[in-house]
Amino acid sequence: MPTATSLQTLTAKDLASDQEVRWCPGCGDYSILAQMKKAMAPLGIAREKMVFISGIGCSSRFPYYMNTYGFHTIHGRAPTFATGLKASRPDLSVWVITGDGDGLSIGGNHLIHAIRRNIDLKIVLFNNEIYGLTKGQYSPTSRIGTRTKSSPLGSIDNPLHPLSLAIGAEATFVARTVDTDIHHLTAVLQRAAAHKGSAFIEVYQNCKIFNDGVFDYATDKGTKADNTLYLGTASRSSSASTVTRVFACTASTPRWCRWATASRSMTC
Ligand SMILES: Cc1ncc(C[n+]2csc(CCOP(=O)(O)OP(=O)(O)O)c2C)c(N)n1
Ligand code: SF4
Ligand SMILES: [Mg+2]
Repeated sequence: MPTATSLQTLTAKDLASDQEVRWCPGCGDYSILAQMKKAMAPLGIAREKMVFISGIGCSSRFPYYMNTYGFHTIHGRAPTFATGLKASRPDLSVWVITGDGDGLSIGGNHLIHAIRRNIDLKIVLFNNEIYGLTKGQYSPTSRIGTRTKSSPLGSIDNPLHPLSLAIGAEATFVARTVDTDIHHLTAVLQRAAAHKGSAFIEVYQNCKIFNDGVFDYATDKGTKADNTLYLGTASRSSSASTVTRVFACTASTPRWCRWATASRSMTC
């Protein structure tokens, strides 16, 4: 349980709990945890006013590792607990931590309503395109052809794009970032924290054990520049044939974001 701290002295270290971190070596979750601590420490929010609420999954172990208040709840229901808390305690900074399975399979329905209600939750979806905790079944974001224990011949389902869902629910802030891009990840978390209204962030997260390398095209030195677009800060190479939708929209930008999949270009 956190004890009150002076805001002036809050550092990333202060936000680290005393719990042993139980993710696999090399898991992308470590980076997201590190950047969250870095992003939150300087914001002037007292530790006892921060709450992290998760469902079930590897990613959902996150609240144990933050020295703040938190709830490790039930599968797919973090948005529900978070909605209740934020509605009764609007003074708190309430973060939902979820995975592609937790947030888009069992919790898909709850997620869209949390987004559309726009009650100032910060929702971070760790997308590794797999069920990590249960040892590697395909998830709603797994690409067609993904071979797993539950799809031995390759997934035949069209994957969900989390940001499409969030925009469809009229999220007032959406962003996508990557676990290895630590500066972008930190900045996006801080932008979300500053947003008035619900913010939805998808983080591409590498599952070293069950889905290693699925985001290499967007993280490897040789291919990253051709596949990544930073809205407002950099432009893609003109030779790029595909664009990774890494972007942020806030209340001050147009509410509707569109992308044309035919040309793989995007406007906001
Ligand atoms: C009601 C219920 N159904 C199924 C499960 C099994 N289960 C636990 S975690 C999980 C999927 C987690 O996947 P994801 O949210 O992507 O998290 P990751 O482990 O990849 O971070 C499932 C199906 C459960 N715990 N409870
Ligand atoms: S199974 Fe995958 S997502 Fe889970 S801790 Fe290990 S590397 Fe991370
Ligand atoms: Mg997952």
